[in-house]
Amino acid sequence: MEESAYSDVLNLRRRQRRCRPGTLIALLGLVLLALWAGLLTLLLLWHWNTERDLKQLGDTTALNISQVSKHLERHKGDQMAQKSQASQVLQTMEEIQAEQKRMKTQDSELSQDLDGLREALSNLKSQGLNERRAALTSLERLQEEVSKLWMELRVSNARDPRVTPGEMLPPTVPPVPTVMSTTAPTTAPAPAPALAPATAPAPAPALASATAPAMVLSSTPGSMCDMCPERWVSFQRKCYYFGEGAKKWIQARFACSKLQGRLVSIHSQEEQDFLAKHVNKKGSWIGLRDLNIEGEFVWMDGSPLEYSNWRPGEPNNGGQGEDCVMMLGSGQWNDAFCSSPLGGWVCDRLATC
Ligand code: MMA
Ligand code: CA
Repeated sequence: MEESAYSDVLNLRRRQRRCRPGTLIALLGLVLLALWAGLLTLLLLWHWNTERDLKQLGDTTALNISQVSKHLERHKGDQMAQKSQASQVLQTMEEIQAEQKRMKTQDSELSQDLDGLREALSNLKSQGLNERRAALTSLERLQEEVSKLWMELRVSNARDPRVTPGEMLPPTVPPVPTVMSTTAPTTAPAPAPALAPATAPAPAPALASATAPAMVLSSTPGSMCDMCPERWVSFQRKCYYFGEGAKKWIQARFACSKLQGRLVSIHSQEEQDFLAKHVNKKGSWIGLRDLNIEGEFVWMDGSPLEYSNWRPGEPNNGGQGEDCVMMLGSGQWNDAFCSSPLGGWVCDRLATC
């Protein structure tokens, strides 16, 4: 038994030995096949995956491209709109600039017109003022003549005892219109009629110096009015004449009137300083007097005494009464006898534009 079993095993082994190379090859083939199959499956799987991914990618790309192209189109549209807007804005700006230029030209034309008008107005004003002054000067001259006559009459009456003091009372004289700085002229006063002093009748008006009306020199504020006649000196819109030759105060006043001016009125330190530089060193008459009320000094332009430059101790109404004011060589003022003949006298008048 044992022998047969043993031989079976041996046989089996032998058979096994005979069968082994074929089986191995078959097994190897199977394994290889399996490997190839696996590899192929893997490859196929990879291929499918890749293909799917590629397809997805392609779809996404197409979608993206369509979106991008849409965006691009929209952007292009926006750009076009912006361009047209920009061109419109440019056009509007050009129109505005043109409008501005037009307005500027209109502006400059208007300001030129305005300047012309202002100039014309100031010329008219100054012309009116000067005409008015000329008329007033004529009237003043008339008053001077009348006052001279009155003085002569007084002198002759004093010599003639038949004339009673009542007859010597001065009649009323029409007031000289007042020139204010901004008042427009109303009616020009009548020109002074010629008087024949020798045959002048009795009516004797009050002394012009005692009843001199208020008259204020003026000019258009801010305008360049500095034109003066020959031999007159211009300073701050007034003209000054420095008269030479012995004259009493009343004669000096008359001389200024003849020159279409009047004895100077002084209102500021600057004016005083200017006059002191030019004045006659032996003394000059100025347009200040207290003929009416003692101690109440009034300027020829009708204004009261505000600025003054008295020499210390003056006015003293020295001696028998000093009612007329002179400027000393130093520039200081002194009240003096109106009948003193002084070598100098200063007139003023309004400068023209
Ligand atoms: C003079 C005369 C006056 C003046 C005195 C000052 C003597 O008189 O000029 O007007 O007040 O001098 O001393
Ligand atoms: Ca005096």
